[in-house]
Amino acid sequence: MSTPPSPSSEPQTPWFASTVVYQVYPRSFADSDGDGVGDLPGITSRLDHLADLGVGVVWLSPVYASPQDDNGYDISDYRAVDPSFGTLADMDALIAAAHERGIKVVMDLVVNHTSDEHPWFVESTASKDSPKRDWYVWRPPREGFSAGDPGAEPTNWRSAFSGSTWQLDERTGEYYLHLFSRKQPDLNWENPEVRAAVADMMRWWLDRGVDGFRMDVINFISKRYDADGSLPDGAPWPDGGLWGDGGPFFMTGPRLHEYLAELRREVFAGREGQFLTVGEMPGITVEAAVELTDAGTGVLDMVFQFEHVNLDHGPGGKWDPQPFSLLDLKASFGRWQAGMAERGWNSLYWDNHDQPRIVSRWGDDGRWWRESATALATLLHLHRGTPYVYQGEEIGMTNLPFAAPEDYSDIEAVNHYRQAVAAGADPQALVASMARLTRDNARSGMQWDGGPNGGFTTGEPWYRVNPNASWLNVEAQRDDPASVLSHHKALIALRRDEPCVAAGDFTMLAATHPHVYAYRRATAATELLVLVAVSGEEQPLAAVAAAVAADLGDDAAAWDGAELVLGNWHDEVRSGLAPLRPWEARVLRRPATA
Ligand code: TEU
Repeated sequence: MSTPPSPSSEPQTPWFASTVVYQVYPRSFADSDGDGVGDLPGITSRLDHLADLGVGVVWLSPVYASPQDDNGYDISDYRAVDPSFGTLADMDALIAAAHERGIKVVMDLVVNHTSDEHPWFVESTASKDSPKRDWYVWRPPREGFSAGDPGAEPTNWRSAFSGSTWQLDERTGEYYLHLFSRKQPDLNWENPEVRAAVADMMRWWLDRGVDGFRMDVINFISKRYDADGSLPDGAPWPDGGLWGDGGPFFMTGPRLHEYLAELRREVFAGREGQFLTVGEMPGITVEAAVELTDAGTGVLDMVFQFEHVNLDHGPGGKWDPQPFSLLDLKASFGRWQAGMAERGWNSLYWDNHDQPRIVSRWGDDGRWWRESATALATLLHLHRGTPYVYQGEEIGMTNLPFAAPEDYSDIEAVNHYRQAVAAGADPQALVASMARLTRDNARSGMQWDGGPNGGFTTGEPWYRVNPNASWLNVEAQRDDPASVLSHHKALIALRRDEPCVAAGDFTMLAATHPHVYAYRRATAATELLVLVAVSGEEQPLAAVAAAVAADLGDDAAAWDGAELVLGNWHDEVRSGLAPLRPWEARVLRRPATA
């Protein structure tokens, strides 16, 4: 039986507990000059949409100068805006316009690697004695092999974008490490000059007015070297294949906390203002995340963990999708909520530029599209932590149709397709099997209205716009109180206005119910009961009622009189623990019971 928390025991909540972050993928958000590629003036022209939504922070995926090998996550100049996105003046105008609307601007910090066209790397490849040689991770061929021989790569690690993580530089006869594409060489963070250069660049952006950073694969910056500086081979991947799993040797390495503490000190210490730092950390554990995000001893405000977004990845990884289980999701979210109840802080997300659209992934983008989109948003947003909304999620954008290999544009998918076909896979079957989880689903043009290209561009879009933009768009939903957009506005307002959402403790209910996600949030003053049917079938709540009695020591009937704060079935409203209709979400509130 959990007693209502007494005022003194409530952990202090950070400023970002009552706000929501909106992620913009600049290439696909809004094109102001008709060249088919989204840009900074386009984002500025749409800031009222974000203000109307009520978000407090906008995170921009990279806009820096880049050859765009990985759509900007390969940076060739950290202090320049890529001409396809605009100019530094456009960036200054965007920052000013966002601040006028009370919206903070967070940049994407991509410093595990640079582009191979960055002057640092160009100088590093010049010769083995280059002053910048040690700015990257160079190694000679594997002992007993000559450069270029099959198997001569220094380790057997597989890149996230297929193939080896090592690229031979013919000129110097050595290999450089690239955990992602060969045009994304990893920086050597062991080198204090590298860390100083990164800190200096971050200060430069803060001086321009940005309010923080989303840090790309930041837990990859500390590699786990052997005593002699070498890097060990990884265990074979379950799907067989040529390469091994290097993750244990580059994820959350021994000096990560030290490097991030140094950055916090060198970049933020003594600087006035409220800043946000969120670290993207594939493979991070709850325990490690608590240490990294503890308000007192931590070095980041929050992290992006991947446990839930890998739940439908099979043994072969994302290209081997497996059915989603709500019980697995409850177990994962339950662990992160409990793990961060006293210390640390969670980020809450379904979508981003690397994930498929949640309504298609774990919802129902057909018959129950509106209900499932709003149900899944409710389920996520009212947990303890800071929610993130990815562009288009607020209107329930869906996955794309894929009919041919040309329908894929993302380097991760294109490389996988090529490699799998070369290994004998059936091309058409591959086109179909990759569709569910490919990142391309997140990268179609934003759907602003029902006009040509969904109002994303007046030109030829760099990548497709979903044909359903004709009916699924911001304009169609703006003034509809029952729309997915209006529901997101209500959720964001509830987090801003109801302290129990920002500060309340979390109790999972009916953890073994396969189709209903139920939990309570509570402060000394208020209790919220969140009930969500994750199913196209009606869900009687007997099990939840029993759980309310068992887990809360409460009489479920006591909720009959509770206030219905938010619901997504607008015609015949039900309250209390009446059965949930398909994909129904119901949020009840009452004063805390002593
Ligand atoms: O993503 C890191 C990462 O974990 C993803 O690549 C993930 O493995 C993959 O998307 C799952 O399909 C970050 C950025 O978010 C991503 O866009 C970049 O491609 C990557 O780093 C390299 O910078």
